[in-house]
Amino acid sequence: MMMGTALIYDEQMTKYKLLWVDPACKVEVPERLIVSHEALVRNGLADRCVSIPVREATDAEVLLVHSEEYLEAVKRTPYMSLGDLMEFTLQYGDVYFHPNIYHCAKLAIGATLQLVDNVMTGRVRNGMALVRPPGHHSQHSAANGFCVFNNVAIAAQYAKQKYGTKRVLIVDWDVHHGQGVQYCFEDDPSVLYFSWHRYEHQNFWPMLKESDYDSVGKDKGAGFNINVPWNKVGMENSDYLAVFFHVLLPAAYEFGPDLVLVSAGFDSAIGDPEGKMCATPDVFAHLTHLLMNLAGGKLCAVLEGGYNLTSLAQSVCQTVQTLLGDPVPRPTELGGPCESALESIHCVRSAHKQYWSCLKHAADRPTSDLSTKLFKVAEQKSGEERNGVEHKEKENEEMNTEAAVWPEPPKRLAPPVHTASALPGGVACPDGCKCFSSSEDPNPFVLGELRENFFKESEDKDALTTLCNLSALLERMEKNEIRNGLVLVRDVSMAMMCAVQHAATSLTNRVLLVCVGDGAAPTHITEDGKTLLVQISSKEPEGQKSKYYVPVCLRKGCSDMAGFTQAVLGLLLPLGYEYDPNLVLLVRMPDSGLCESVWQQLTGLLQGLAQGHTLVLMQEDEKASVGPTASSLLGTPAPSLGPLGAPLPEDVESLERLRHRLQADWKLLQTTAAPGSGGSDQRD
Ligand code: SS9
Ligand code: ZN
Repeated sequence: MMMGTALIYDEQMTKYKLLWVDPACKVEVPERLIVSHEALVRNGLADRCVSIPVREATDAEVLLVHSEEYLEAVKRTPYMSLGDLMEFTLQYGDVYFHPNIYHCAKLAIGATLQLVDNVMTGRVRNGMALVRPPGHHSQHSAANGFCVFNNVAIAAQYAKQKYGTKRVLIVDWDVHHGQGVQYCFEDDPSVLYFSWHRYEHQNFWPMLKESDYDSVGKDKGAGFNINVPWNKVGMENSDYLAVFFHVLLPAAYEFGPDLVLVSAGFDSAIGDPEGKMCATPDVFAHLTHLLMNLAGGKLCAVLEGGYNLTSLAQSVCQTVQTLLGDPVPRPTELGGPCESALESIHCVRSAHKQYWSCLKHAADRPTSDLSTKLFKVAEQKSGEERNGVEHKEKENEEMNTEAAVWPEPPKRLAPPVHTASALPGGVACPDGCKCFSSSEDPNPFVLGELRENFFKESEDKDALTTLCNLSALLERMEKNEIRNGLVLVRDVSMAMMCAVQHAATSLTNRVLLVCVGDGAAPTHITEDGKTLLVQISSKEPEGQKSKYYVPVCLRKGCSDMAGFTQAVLGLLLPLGYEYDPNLVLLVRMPDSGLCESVWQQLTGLLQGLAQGHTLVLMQEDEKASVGPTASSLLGTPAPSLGPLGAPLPEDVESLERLRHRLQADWKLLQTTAAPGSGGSDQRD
């Protein structure tokens, strides 16, 4: 069952623009949409999407979020003179009107709702709407920040009303705070709103106190508003990913949404004149991928900002290509997060620890409001200095933006074979997989090696054939002829050794070995850094000290969904991303106790590493898991786990301890700003 990716776009939304001089609004140009769409066409991505027409929103739909008075006022703008439009505009902040913007704003909502309809009814799996004007700043009775109607907020209300959606997650990765969305859902526990935004201690637009980390939502909605303020410019890929691993994803998985809406603004990418951040366009492939297994894959990305046309177009392509299921690029230059990012992460986690089980043991903020808030006052006090800085930035604005150079993201070529499987006789090859049959001639050299290493005494023909298949499969994966594979074996431990040894023969190989369940793992192979072994089990770790051997011990092993998920999100993924393997070897030990849907989540999430090169090994008798595993490898989203309960308190605590212990070696595990101890910071 192949399900597509929707693309919703209409040239009509390019037909309005700024008609007078306003420096605050000059970046919001029709070309933003034109270049984004052209790039999708040029890269052959538009053709691979299901194209869906836009429509105008109805009044009732606008009224899901906005007031009647406001709608009536905007309705009059098509008939206004230039002077009237300018005057009308003046009552709002950083926005402009045009005789055609009302029409476009209704199309922007309509495009978003078309996307929601197609995703919710299962006509497509996911999709993106390319719209203008953006929406996340507009409010009940106000236009703001280039936004007229709140496309995404309306979409969330619409999904609740029309489809009975119980929980909606809104991820706002635009560099500005979508305060309009926050206001709309502040007291609503059915919508989890996450936003990161350039903040600079309230010195950056829209300069609101309520954009800080301590605005967590109100009344019943307390805990369902997550703000991550960026207090410095120049944030990089690792800062963004760290926030995903340690703030957004744990909360999102605990929340268990049945729909994910992304306020996909790309002014958070490098080169943007508004954001001044340094994350490269390929980071959006990862952000998208990390969200794609939530809500059973129901993800709707809706364009918000993005004002550097080159960076915008590349970022849009990365997002759509990921939605289509192409291999995600290797993450580039991941160091640890910078001190300022860590400070923000620390504050958010601490502010939310009372609302989320996954954060229950997060470290308390050091001196509570002192470090982040008083600093702001201090900065404001020295007005002279601040103005000086401002002035300098103004002068440099053009130059800074144009000086930003970054390599064009590499082409993401999908190997000719997506998923291959080598299965014992009698097990049918799952749909969509290429069967790797034992009839393929084994390489005589490999055969000799295998016999030598693994079968000195015994002469098990079948097992030998399986290992030959395994080697051949790995070779084809290395050559990028096959993306990933699934092998059922008599003895996972032996097959695991064989695969690791095979991979180690290639000088460049770095293997992330993930062992799930109890059973002997080859801890001795972790000395040289060519293998990073992470084992999640109920076994107390043996006294190993290598940074490349990470035993994760959970009280109930892999059978506790919440604890296991937390280990994957907060430990395995950051380790994997920082290690940056070129092969993931995922081994399911016999009797792991892991339930199928969690296993599928794990398999899906690991596809973000090693360009999707994952080899799964399972025990011969786990035939029932072949179908679900293959389907995850093929890119089918894992089923939603629903809202997760609390993990065992001792597990949360021990995970936190483990993370703490490993932080010196693995910077992406850090969640606190520790003055003087690590935390690379090139931006102070
Ligand atoms: C001028 C301030 C611009 C409005 C930004 C709106 C972004 C919408 N430097 N402020 S995504
Ligand atoms: Zn923005």
